[in-house]
Amino acid sequence: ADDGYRLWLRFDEIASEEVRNDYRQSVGQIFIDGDSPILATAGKELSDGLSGLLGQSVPLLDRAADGPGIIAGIIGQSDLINGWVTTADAEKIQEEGYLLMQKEQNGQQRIVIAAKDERGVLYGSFHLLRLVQTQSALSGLHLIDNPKIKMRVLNHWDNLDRTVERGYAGFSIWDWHQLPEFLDVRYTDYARANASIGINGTVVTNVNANALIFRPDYLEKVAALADVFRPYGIRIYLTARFSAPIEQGGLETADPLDAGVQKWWSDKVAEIYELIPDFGGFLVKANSEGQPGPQNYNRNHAEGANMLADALEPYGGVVMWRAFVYSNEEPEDRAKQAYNEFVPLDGKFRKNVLIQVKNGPIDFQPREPIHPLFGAMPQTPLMMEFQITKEYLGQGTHLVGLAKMYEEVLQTDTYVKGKGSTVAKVIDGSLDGHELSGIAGVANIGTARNWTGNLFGQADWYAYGRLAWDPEIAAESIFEEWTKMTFTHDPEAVSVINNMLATSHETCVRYMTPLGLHHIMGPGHHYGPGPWVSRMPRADWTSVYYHKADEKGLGFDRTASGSDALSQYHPDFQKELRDMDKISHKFLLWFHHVPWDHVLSTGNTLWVELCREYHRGAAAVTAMKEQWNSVSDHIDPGRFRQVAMHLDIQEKEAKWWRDACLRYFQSFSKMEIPADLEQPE
Ligand code: GCW
Repeated sequence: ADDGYRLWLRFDEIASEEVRNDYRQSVGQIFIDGDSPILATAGKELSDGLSGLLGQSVPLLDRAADGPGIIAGIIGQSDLINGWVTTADAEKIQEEGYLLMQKEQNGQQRIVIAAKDERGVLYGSFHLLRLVQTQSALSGLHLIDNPKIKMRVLNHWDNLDRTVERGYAGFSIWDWHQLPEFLDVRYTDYARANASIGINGTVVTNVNANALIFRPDYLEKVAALADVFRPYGIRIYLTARFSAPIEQGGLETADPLDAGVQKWWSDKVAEIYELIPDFGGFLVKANSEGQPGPQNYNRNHAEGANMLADALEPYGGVVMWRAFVYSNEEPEDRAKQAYNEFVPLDGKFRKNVLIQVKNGPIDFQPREPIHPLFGAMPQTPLMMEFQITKEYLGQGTHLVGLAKMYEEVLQTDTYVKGKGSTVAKVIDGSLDGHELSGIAGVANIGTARNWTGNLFGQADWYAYGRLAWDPEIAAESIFEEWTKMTFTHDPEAVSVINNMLATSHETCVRYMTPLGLHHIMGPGHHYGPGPWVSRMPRADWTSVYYHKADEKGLGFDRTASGSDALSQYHPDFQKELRDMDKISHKFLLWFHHVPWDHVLSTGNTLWVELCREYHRGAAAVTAMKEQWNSVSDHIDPGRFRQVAMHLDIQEKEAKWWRDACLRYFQSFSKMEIPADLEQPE
């Protein structure tokens, strides 16, 4: 049975002979003008993919043939390509971008892939493959596509013992034990999949870091992975445990201002670059959830980040320093702490430091308002950190398409430089004119045969890559590509599957945390409902800290009468959130403590609306099961059953969430669940 291992890179023969014949006319042979590992990858991918799709060998030629076909190469290096690309077009192509066109010149027909560097040729090649795979027309094709964000990276929370923190797809695909000698074929397939969507970097180790990775034998293992990834345009990065100079270097301190510590890092970085000349740099979680950091030595985040940045600077490496910090000792609302700590440091970081910020101020909840740091540190490049793995979103079990959530976050207006100052523009660097820009996605990949556990998790990996390339792409058009590449071209089935992808996030929010509720899941594992959780080692890990249910009402007052987290946003944004009668219901209980009998704009009281939302969510999962059943004729039985079995669990668990949360909140509201709704057990 088809287990989904091939992801969206499925190049089975196109069913219609007519369509195949058409493509044979235009892309029946390939010439890549130039010689390098990345160009060779582009050629091989094109030839393999097109041969599959067209059902005949599409040869890679060693010189340009007469007659139609693909020609690809680098502007300025290939005379052939120079002859086909106009100066006007060439000027528009940026680093890693490409021109893809169909052109007739002197009676010759060509599909041209032109770029200014080899990665651009690789990405243009995958774009062309996608066009054929989705059976799009090539005649008259003329497009220039440049990535809007420079560093498009995955973050693996993978431990060296192969467990994966918040991973729900088996164990880590990195087999440290057998590296560097044994190179699992998955490493190559992983690199292909990432390259096909423009991902150009990967952090292979957990942010809860282990300093062992810096031991010379481990660095050799890392170098072996880097060698596999390089021909696919992917750079490797590591997480740096701040106390590594103590643990691996035998020093007494890891104080960033200590000369011995600085030297240890400089030497270590030199050693890494010796093995991996294109090493990307470090990702650091410091002074957060027990991780060591500069504050252990009374230094601030900038002093810590800059010390590492100085070590990396001579080689062009960067530091991605996380802003996910909060402390239980502080009486302040957790949602406010990162902003309070980082905003005063704006302007104090080295040029090669990026601050990596989670999309929302708490922690990857089903839905959060944007993090107030976006737009608040204009002198510092801010990276987005999205979760692709679904820690709080049904993990590997529930079907929850994340692209709509990514889109909602990216398109949120911060207003910091007037209307239209979206989060997308903050992170792509255009709002504040930053050279450096980046985005990170916490990977949902593991040893599962289909890579992601839940088959639809593949769509989230795919969508993340596409949005990292261009955060302005509409989620709908990403679904269209993915569904056609992954499952079927049948228009009816495509539209059903796209609809599942488009609505399932809202559905999940409804049956888990409607109306702006957050952090009410089971403790520790973060799966299933747990609004009653009141005793944990830290108050800010309980549920009652966040929902604040009492006899009067529900929700966290973050306006001026409460924690005033609201004040961290731009005044124009505050206006949208300040008034409990005007705020979008999405964020109502995030910002307001609302009386149970308060009448909302729907005409329902808070209590009734809450009941209805939980029921809508659970009902939508039942409907999604029916939708999936309706496309069974168009999906191979192996993959069909995988999804169907998961949907059965999701249906049961959506009701679990609904009933558990409503019964719990009812003990405060003391109101009846509307009689027309199914009554919980
Ligand atoms: O979401 C929380 C997780 C932790 C994680 C932490 C982080 C890697 O529960 O498992 O640790 O965030 O992002 O650092």
